[in-house]
Amino acid sequence: MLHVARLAATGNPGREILRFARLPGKNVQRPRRMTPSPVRDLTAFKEAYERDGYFVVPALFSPSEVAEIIAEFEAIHTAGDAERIYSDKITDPNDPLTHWPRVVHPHRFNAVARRYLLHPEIRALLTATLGAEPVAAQTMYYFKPPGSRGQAMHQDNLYLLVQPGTCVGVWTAMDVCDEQNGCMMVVPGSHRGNLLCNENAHLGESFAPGFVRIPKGMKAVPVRLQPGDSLVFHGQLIHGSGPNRHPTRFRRSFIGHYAAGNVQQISQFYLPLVKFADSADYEVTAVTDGGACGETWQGAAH
Ligand SMILES: O=C(O)CCC(=O)C(=O)O
Repeated sequence: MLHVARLAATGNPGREILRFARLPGKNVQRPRRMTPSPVRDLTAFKEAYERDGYFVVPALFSPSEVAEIIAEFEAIHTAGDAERIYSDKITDPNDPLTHWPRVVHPHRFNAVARRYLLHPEIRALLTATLGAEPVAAQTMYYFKPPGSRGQAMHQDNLYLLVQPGTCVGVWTAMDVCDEQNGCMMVVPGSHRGNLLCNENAHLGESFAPGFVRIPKGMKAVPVRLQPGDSLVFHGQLIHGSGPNRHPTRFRRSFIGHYAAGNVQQISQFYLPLVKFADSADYEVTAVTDGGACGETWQGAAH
């Protein structure tokens, strides 16, 4: 149960510092943390989001929250439910992703995934970052086992086509993530450019077929994370990941995508949206005008 969001004085006027004290309560619909979460400098996050297109939130999910998510998705995997909503149609028996498919939109069939999609700290972070109440559009869970391909550089809003504005990703590590197991790579500042249209990805390295080129003068940097740390990133930020080249380590992640609550249109694949306030489904208009990349393009899974 979320108790009080406490604003602490910092001696630096205008800086917003937020601490959540989340105590066990009767409302089991909320994720619970037994110890207070760290103090967060929301103003610094917003500045980084606007300047770089992303920021990292250390320990957004506590160790017990990470353990709950991991256990739930192991159960989904064991039950064979991973492809319940969406399939990448990877069938080569030698491809680790055939055996560990990602789970797309689990919040549509799994209460734990829906709860973490609507995590109260994510709501607070996004409200501060966007300056508006967010709505949720998607969940995904990647197992990314040893030897599996990554996802080539791309911009999420090419797929979600959120209007007005853009989508925001919240990507939370379940394992230590580094270059060896294919951590997220981001191109700082690339969110200030336009949406770029896809070229063909190298399918030996990427399970996803589309990729966008990194603009001249920019470069991708690794985002190394500990379990429970989150990467929050702008829908136009160029990002992706390389293969997991580690012999034994998985690179599991729980991912949510969001938009500001004034969203008018989004790609059909992300409907219905979900409200933070009451976890209710919420419809807006599906995009039909193709966006920047052609009249027939109407967004897609990504
Ligand atoms: O986890 C990855 O490797 C890529 C995920 C991604 O691109 C996203 O969540 O938008």
